[in-house]
Amino acid sequence: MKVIYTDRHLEHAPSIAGAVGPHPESPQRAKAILEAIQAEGMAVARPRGITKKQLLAVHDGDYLHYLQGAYKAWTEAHLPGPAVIPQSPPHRMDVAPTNIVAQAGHYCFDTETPLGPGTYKAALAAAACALTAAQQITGGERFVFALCRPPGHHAGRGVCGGFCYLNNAAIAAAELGKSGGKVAVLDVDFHHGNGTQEIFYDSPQVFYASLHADPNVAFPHFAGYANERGRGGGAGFNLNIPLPLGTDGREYLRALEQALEAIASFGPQFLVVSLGCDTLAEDPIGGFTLEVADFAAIGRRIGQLGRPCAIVQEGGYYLPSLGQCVVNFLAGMEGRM
Ligand code: Q9C
Ligand code: ZN
Repeated sequence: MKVIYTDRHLEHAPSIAGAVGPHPESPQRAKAILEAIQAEGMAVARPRGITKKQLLAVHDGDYLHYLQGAYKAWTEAHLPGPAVIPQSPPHRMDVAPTNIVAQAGHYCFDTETPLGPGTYKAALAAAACALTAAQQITGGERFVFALCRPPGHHAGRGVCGGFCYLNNAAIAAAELGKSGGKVAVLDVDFHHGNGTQEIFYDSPQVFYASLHADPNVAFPHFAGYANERGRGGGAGFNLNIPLPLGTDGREYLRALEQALEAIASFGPQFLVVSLGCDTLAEDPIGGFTLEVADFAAIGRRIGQLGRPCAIVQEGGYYLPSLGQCVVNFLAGMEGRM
């Protein structure tokens, strides 16, 4: 399996103001995954670029403009560093504000997604990884893994949050659907991918299916409930399977069957997997009890769908096992485990 990666993510090293301990979404995450992949002898290639047009397939122009200039505006207004973080409760306004303090609340839905000097560049590089993976799939590859950092599935068309700025998986899905074929996005991160859901909520071309912790007790809290099934032409093309805290590998695999059945009857030409490893028992911010070996079984079942697939890295914060979880998943997909 081919892997797309660039070390341009290193420009994004978030910290949380006033927090005890470091931000979990650290550069060491990508390092851990990369080392495990290299130890497997898998080929790693750098991404091609991403154009404004390819970003606009998924994100709003005013939001991209904000991401690009926010850190500079924040610093010039002498607001507290080391990064842009909303100061009042994040709140979406009807008309996009022009003042940087108001913008920080309008364009971000939480206080754990700091926008530092290198954040946008790193996010662009991650998006480029996902796009390149998708391009290789349309070029005839069976499976390609985009080692993206920062992650993407919480980012909506016009909003960052949940450690995410650009929705890498959605950018891959949009690219895969460019010639009109159906695309399914299967999200196996511990958290619901509210951003991906929002982006494709009205679309019958992209089916979004997600297994995740019950949002009543887990982030993002405001989305991911089973009654969210899509809207308008997209009604019926969104499937949420919320699971209780403590869910183990057996229970998880049983729920996965449900998602795979729905995807199979949708009949997509291409698949995108949002791969989060924060379902692991040891994950510091998760709450399921999966084991490292379960990732191979999950990958194997997804691979058996038999659709060409771009796998996009999302969360996963337990550094000692993160690389092994990813490698097991990829080996499972290829039927090697
Ligand atoms: N103290 C991803 O996995 N914080 N994002 C939850 C934990 C936000 C996770 C509260 C978690 C976001 C891509
Ligand atoms: Zn997550």
